Amino acid sequence: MADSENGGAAKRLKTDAENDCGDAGEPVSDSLVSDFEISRILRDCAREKNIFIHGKVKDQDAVLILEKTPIRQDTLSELLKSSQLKLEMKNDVYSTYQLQAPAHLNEIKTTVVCPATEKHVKKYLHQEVFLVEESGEDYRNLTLPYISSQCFSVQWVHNILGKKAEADRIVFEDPDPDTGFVLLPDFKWDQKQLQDLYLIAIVHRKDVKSLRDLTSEHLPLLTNIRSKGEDAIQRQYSVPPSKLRVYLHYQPSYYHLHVHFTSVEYDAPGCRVERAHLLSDVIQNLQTDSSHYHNRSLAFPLRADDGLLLKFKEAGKV
Ligand code: M7G
Repeated sequence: MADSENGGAAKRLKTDAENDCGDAGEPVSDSLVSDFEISRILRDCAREKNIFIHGKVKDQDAVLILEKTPIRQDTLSELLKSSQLKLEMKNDVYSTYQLQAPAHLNEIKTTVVCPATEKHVKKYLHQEVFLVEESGEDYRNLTLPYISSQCFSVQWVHNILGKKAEADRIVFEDPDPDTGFVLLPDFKWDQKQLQDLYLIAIVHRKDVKSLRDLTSEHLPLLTNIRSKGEDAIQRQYSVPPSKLRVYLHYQPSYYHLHVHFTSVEYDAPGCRVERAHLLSDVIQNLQTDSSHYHNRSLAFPLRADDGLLLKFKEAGKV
């Protein structure tokens, strides 16, 4: 993306003040962080500049995610003018400094899951990963019974669809009960810059769990998400379809159909080939064969302590 395009579009992103608001009437709770008692580090990454911490808030299990945000082009001059510099070393033409930026230009994106279930804790714990190949039959015999008993609550999704949460963050909605969806920023994106643009389209239908349930019956839904989702992102952020990676996860974490829209230049978590299925490929596969996703084998990664991996092992499939 050209800098000028980026800067222009960034100006239309939500302001800090808008971002900091909770849902209507809901005060933002500082104590979730100040009362957080650290138990252990689940994962940290110096390159991604984030850390995932398991702990307790008032006796409740919680996960705290801290992440340094990218440096914003639209606040660069302010950053340079208003920061303090501390020289670390100087040698010939080289010098290094510690730059102390004013607080509002030095934020840490913070996510809290509280109360957190054991599954949340496992999701964020760094673990060995295995690739599993699931046939259509494996899905029906092993995966479906497992996810029906074990999967994450999708209450947050129902809250979004029912406008009980994040209503002020909705970028676009098509209310049609069969082909409609809500498009809003993913909670991984702080909306402060376009480099890591990340939105999700959540379908209104509640009867489609994942890629595996899709048949040609769902083509109007999928094509609608692609065209109206792309149009809405172009309008709101001036990001054209050619700059977007639009895909579904298999396995998803949440079994209510949703589609990820990320910047094509952003190496988003979960965008690798073993988990991401481009929406355009999904549409074409269903146009060719309505039962493509019922029958074909799908590969996906599972963490070492995932109960589903154990099911595949017990069945002699891994
Ligand atoms: P997924 O493919 O089911 O699993 O995607 P993943 O989390 O392993 O990628 C669900 C997507 O929904 C992810 O990109 C999450 O970051 C996002 N997400 C999860 N929650 C709980 C929320 C939420 O409460 N609000 C919003 N806006 N996004 C969420």
